[in-house]
Amino acid sequence: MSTRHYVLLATDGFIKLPLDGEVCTENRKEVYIFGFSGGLLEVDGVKIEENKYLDYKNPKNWNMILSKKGTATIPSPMLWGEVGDQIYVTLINIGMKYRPDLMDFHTVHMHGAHVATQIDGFPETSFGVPMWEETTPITPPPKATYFFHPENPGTLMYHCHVEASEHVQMGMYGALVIYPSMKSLAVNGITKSSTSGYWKLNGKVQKHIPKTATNRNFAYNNIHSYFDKEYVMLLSDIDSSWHESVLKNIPFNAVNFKPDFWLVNGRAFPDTLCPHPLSGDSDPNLVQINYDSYVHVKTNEMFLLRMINMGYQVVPWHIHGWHFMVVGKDSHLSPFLKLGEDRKHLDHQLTEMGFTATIGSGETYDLIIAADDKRGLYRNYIVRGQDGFPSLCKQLREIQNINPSAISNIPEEPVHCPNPKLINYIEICSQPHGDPNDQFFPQFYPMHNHDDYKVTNNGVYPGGQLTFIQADAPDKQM
Ligand SMILES: [Cu+2]
Repeated sequence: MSTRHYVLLATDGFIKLPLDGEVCTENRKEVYIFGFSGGLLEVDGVKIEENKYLDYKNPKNWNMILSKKGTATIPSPMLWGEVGDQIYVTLINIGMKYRPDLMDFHTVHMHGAHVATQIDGFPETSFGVPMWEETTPITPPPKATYFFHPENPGTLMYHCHVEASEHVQMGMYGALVIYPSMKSLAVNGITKSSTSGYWKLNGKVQKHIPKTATNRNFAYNNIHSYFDKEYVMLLSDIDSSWHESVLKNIPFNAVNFKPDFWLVNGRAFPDTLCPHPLSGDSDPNLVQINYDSYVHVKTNEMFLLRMINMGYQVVPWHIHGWHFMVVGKDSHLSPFLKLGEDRKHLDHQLTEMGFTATIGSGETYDLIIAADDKRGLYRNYIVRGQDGFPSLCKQLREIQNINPSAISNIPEEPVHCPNPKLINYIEICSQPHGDPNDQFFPQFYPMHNHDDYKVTNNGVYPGGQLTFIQADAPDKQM
């Protein structure tokens, strides 16, 4: 159990959304946003080095805090903790750099959290946090500290609830992730041997779970919620004309909402393939999970997608190549995964599976995918040919001779701009066939909003809510 103290600074900023499907494109539209900057200040009283400036009790930090005006991002910093933690979130309203006349209050609403109405962030039933009006500060900032004591693991979100139609559209939201604790796992029969390092369910060793796993490799207090890697997929939508109206102080009627950009973790394809600007911090308290949206796994790994919809439209999220298992929704374990009286029995016939999850605004889904090994299924046809049909690779080489542009070049993760490494499908086909571990890798699968007109940027395909899953060869073992 830890005490985690986050400090969020409400302000404004700009994002630059791509206008075409070229990786690293410079053809972009600037969109004015609101949001929170800041992040994790301290854990159990120990300050996070890069965030020490957020210690608002020290007057020496006040100028630095105010200098963050105009640095809002979409999404806002991720908040996370474990069951049983004490999570404190201090909100300081530092005001707008590009609309200094805007004196709006802001709040933090932890969406899905069991909290008292006084700290729920809905200002109509509680309060808002006024702006720190000083430019050369001599008095401490007005602030409010929200508190959340999570009792259950799951995927949640937070957002400002002041004038929510506008402030949410403008971008004041982020992910809130709660992991099980060792204690909450143990209450449900899941323990880790301190001598052998093996994970156990009711005393029975679970060899498929590596010894290196921690409580933060479970989505819920349930053995079937184990994952090797996890990704937050925070979905939202942008009507850039609304944002422009706010910037220019022109009234906008919210019922005219008509989005032209659809985002995953604040970015539209192809930016969804690039490392997220908020990722890459060194402190383990910051890097447990981040906003990267290019899913990169190894064959046979289990990966968790924490789907969050902060947009105003329903998203049919479709995943190519594999089927997902719904392990939870809105921070509740799927009833199909609840174990029987003996806490061993699971009826797989009843497991909720799918290839498209329909996610409404304000909903979260936790989806686990096993990156199954498909080599056995496809080796003959793709590499060797079958039943009189030439191999697919041979067919592709013929197509390439006729029209090389028909064969795609796929940006491989990590994607470095301005010179991303591209891999061509023919290259994948022509890899040496001697080592069965290396055939067909990497594999690339898209996942996207299946309202396919939302896989666009300002009407241009491809864009929007689209990203890739890259699956590499399995670890060489056995
Ligand atoms: Cu607000």
